[in-house]
Amino acid sequence: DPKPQPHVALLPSSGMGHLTPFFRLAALLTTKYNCRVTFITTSQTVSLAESNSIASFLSAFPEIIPINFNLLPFDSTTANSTDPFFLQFEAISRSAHLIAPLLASSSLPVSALIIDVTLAASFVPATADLHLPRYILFTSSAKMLSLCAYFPAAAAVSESSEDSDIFRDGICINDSLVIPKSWLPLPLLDLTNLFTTQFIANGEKLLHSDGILISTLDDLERDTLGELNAGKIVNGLPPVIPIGPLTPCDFERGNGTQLSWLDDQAENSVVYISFGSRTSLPRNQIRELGDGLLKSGHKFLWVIKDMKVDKDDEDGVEEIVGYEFIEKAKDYGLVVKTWVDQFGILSHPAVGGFVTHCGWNSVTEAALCGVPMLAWPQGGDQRVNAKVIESGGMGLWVESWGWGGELVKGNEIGMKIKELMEDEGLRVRAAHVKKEARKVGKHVGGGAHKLGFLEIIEGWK
Ligand code: BUP
Repeated sequence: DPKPQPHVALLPSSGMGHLTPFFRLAALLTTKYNCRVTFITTSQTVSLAESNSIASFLSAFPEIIPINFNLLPFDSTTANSTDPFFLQFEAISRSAHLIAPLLASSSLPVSALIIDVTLAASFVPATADLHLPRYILFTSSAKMLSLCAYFPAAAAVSESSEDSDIFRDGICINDSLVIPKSWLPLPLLDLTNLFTTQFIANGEKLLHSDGILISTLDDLERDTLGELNAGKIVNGLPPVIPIGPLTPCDFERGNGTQLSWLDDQAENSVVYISFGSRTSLPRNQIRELGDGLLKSGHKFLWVIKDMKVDKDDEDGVEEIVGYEFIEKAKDYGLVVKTWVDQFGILSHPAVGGFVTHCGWNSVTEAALCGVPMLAWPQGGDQRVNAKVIESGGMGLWVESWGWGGELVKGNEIGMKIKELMEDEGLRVRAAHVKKEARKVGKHVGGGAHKLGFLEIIEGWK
């Protein structure tokens, strides 16, 4: 008898950085691993980018079963945070008790559940009685996973200490891994912040899951993965299974207007600049970046964001970067404020460098395309990820740039971009990372990983 098809339910979280890897994993499970997939979405999203992409995803994969998860009303004024994405994590978490009856009512019995890491604390316990394997999808680097898993212990020590300068000496995870204070996501310096209480609770509940799936590259993070699985980060962590880098789906391509401009540019001549879907630089920093681009002497494709949430973004490109800049830049580059086909851009032969905020999806996409990066982290997990890029030889990182630092001037930016675009060593190393990443991508969670992931899926039948 043929074995029954596993039916996997996926529970993503809020923000494109969290949704995107779930789309890619859903596509993988459906098309390559012969699974039925149920995709759980909330009735409301924070950004338009999320609702638009969910709609395109579901129409591209009619075989995927959508479940609408209706959230209970949540009074966000009581929470110690104003970040709309963190508040949405909380709103979803507070409805966690409604998920078990919803899954139990599925006409096709669910055989496994994959939960976004930001929802682990609430949904791992809330689904215990379903007696299903529950996996966490960790949506950042393995180095960041190390911090996430270790942080509850560090916070407990810090809470009981008299020292008011918490994490003064950084977080010493083991002899070979110390996270300096300046790399910590800023909210973590306040143990009462909503993000911090969520981060601690999620870190603790990783231990109660059946395994942690992660979209990273062995070539960049082999040592960290080894340490995580050898109990050298925390004891009792379930298996950490690298399934990456997850590859973008065709439906993500959308419109390709910037691509036709790229078609007219020489190979490796264009630097691409984007700080992801939820980071807006201050206006004075935007102006300095513009100045730096002109001074770099390289052509550029620059995606700007003015507001954290796209629905609030109203000003035109000219108002943000200045009319004078637009005039000066017209022969050198393109500045856009629309959603672009980032993977299409990074795959384009004309693109030779990427100035990135180091969101993990962006990093893995650049690795898949062999594009060297200038890391310019802006918050959250991004300094930890910048370190992965730098030590993997995939890019440059000026540690003093970014949060807590001063305004970075155009001259300095221009020089670094020039260095990025002209460093042959980086290009060779990036090409090697690409080759390795594509090998894995072809077999999907390939090589040794393929076996690991396949075995797990076999167990879900
Ligand atoms: Br902006 C933008 N087009 O115009 P990250 C982003 N993306 O395809 P983030 C586009 O969104 P977190 C655009 O390729 C990547 O897959 C991009 O995720 C895509 O950063 C994704 O890089 C953005 O992880 O999320 O959005 O800041 O903060 O959660 O890392």
